[in-house]
Amino acid sequence: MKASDYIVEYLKSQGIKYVFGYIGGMITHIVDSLDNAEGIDYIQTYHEQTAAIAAEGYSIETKNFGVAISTSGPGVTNMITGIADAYFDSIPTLFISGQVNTHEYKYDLPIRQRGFQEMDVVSLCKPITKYANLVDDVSLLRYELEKAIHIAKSPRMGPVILDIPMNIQKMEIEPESMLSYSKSIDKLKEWDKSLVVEKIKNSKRPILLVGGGIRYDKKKEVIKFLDKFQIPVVNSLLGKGLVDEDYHYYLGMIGSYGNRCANIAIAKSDLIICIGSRLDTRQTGANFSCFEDKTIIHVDIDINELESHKLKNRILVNAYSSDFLNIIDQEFESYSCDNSWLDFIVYLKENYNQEKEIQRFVENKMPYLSIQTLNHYSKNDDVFTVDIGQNQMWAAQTLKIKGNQTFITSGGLAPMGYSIPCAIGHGFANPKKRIMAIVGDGGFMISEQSLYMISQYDLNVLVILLNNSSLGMITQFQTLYFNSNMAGTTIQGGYRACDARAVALSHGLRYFLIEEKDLNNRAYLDQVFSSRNGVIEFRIENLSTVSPKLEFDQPIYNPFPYLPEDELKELLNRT
Ligand SMILES: Cc1ncc(C[n+]2csc(CCOP(=O)(O)OP(=O)(O)O)c2C)c(N)n1
Ligand SMILES: [Mg+2]
Repeated sequence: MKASDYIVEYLKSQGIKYVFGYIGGMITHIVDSLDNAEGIDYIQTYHEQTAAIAAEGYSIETKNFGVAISTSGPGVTNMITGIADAYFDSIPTLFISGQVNTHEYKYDLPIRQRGFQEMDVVSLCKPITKYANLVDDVSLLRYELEKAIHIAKSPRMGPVILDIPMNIQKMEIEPESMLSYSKSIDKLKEWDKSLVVEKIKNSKRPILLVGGGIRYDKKKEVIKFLDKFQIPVVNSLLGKGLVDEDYHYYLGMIGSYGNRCANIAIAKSDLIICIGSRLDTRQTGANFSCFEDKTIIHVDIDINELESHKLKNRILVNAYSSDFLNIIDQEFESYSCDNSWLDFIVYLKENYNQEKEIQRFVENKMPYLSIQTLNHYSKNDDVFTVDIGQNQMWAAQTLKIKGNQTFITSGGLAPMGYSIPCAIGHGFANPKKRIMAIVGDGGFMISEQSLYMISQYDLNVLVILLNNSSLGMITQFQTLYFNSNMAGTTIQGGYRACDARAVALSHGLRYFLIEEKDLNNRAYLDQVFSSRNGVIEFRIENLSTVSPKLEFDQPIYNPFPYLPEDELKELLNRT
């Protein structure tokens, strides 16, 4: 059997139906094998970055893993952004790069390059993958493929890359007689169950913090836990949508751009049960005093992450979130925390929710009104893929994720141009679901070429362009710290947003404009949102801001715009 045919058969046996990529000389054997195979398709994207991020979207929806391939040299350097993204956000993905023939590869020679488009892929990708290897011995192909996929899918999940020279891809092999990989199971570290139970029993003001780590684990255990324990819950950016937002004591997102009520609640709690979240600075703020005065039960599958954290007041629980929650469930017949705590939570939620925030503090409301329009028009199974910038924070603060909906965005790397490629991968994985890809004008231009795929495959993707004609996230920064000198971010500073209508039409997509005056035109909006796909541009005039936003040195309960001193004091003294 030809080695490239074997690779394709193996991917198929693992449930992979689509492989995203961009063709080039060194990957042609694998592309050809994909094209010849039944039940698995090669999807030619228009940029390797699109392929890599589409593989992430595919992985998240299928809860399996995603695959993207590229040629050597520039093909693989273009995939790097997606690979790094999958690494920081723990998305199981397999990347395959074609490499020059082994007899052309420089190996250890003290020269820069030997073969045309040769690239030391392993060195390049080592810091951003769980496993990176050059497969230059065909007898190890089966072993390497099995090993790479096992590593990608085992905790803590992430990307792997195999760099396969062209001459290896075309060799004849007998897979049955080749070396196979025997899986080793990593041991989890023991944790102190009785201490955890005691802390929960003694807590008066507990709160659950949910992070992206539970994305591939079982969400139903969280629902069961909240049903029984009835404690307040908040999420990190990547945890959004992983708890039911209709839950009575759900407060929203915490962190630098977190909802005010969620940030105050976590500051006032005496116990944080944190599952699948790294508690990084974007969540705690640079001033993390509010996280030091309480106990944190920190549940994570990655022991290194647990042991490397700066906060010392944590009980480390190296476990799957579902296992942890099941164990805690068994330990308690019933549970109830202080009523005064729950009353406080309800008060906070009623008075400091995002709607109140917008009414009270936001001058240019159009961005938030746009997201509220999406809330109105979203259906139970919709998926939101969200880009980077102010658009990401407006969405994370204001979207109400309900029913079976999902919210997907990038947390660690945060590359502009993420949401449309991610929506494309998701669209292939599940053609039944409608996807709204939220993006700013900057991210739209960065990922523009991927728009073609939406019309080419008639994907169920609505691109929601929040066009403030600026790189808004940075303008807010420039207003604060650079005397409003908008270098590179507005038309005066040399940044010019494109004509979205012309771009949409040139990619074969329908285009709809929504201005502030259209927001009450239900007939028009009904028509816009009944479209299967297209670009919907919300035109946002004037300077746009995100509110609330934590300033650098402030504790998490005191985001900007500041509450009057008396009001904040009274609020913090309530429990
Ligand atoms: C690839 C990449 N380059 C630069 C940045 C830095 N950055 C973060 S947000 C942002 C502005 C985003 O502008 P836009 O897409 O229009 O969204 P807005 O903030 O206006 O909603 C920039 C430049 C980034 N995150 N990713
Ligand atoms: Mg913008």
